[in-house]
Amino acid sequence: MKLVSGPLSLFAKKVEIALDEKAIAHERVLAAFSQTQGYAPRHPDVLAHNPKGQVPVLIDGDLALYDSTVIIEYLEDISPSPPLFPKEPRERARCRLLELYADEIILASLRQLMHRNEPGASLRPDWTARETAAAAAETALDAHYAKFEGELAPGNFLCGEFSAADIAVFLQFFYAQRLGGPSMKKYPRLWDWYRRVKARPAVARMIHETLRADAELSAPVVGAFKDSP
Ligand SMILES: N[C@@H](CCC(=O)N[C@@H](CS)C(=O)NCC(=O)O)C(=O)O
Repeated sequence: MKLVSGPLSLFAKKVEIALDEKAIAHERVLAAFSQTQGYAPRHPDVLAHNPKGQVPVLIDGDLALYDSTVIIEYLEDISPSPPLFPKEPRERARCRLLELYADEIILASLRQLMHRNEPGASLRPDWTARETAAAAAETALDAHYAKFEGELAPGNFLCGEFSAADIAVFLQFFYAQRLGGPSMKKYPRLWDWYRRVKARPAVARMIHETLRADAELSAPVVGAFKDSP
């Protein structure tokens, strides 16, 4: 099995954590990325297998898949233990919806912070306008924190056991911290959950690699990781 990932791709990292949690043997290939050019020129496997031109792509023999959600559902089917979704249909549907909420709804706010680690961005004429949009997005991110504070029972994960929803939501909030987003410490259940997810070996490995890639590829962000290093 081969995963085409990217050094700073949030969606590829979803899949990397799932593969790691399930201890599925695979080869990982990192598509070249820079903050100025993105993924251009695109990796040949991405061009061949993903009409959207994005990472992640998973190739398992003659099956090629794209989209992190589709890939994680395939991993769950071929390697059900440990599970990343609840078994009960209503709980499973709720868990999928939380994953979708992270990937599409929270992402819309997170995107507004993404200029912050582009080298030279603060010198460009659109910086002030982008920071105005970022301030509004930070308010929206704080509202997402509040929503998840309400979703979490003390000491629990989002769907009972650790799941794909935890992976997806954690990544959005970790990227928010990385890009100077708001503190989450005023939300005690969320902060406790964040620290428990962060301590999982698969997640800790992802964080280590992301920080190493940032040191090489990204500009430093003022206010990054307000809550902890
Ligand atoms: N919904 C897709 C999103 C994938 C995605 O946005 N990938 C980004 C990197 S995180 C990408 O390859 N962007 C390059 C582009 O869109 O040109 C998924 O879950 O895999």
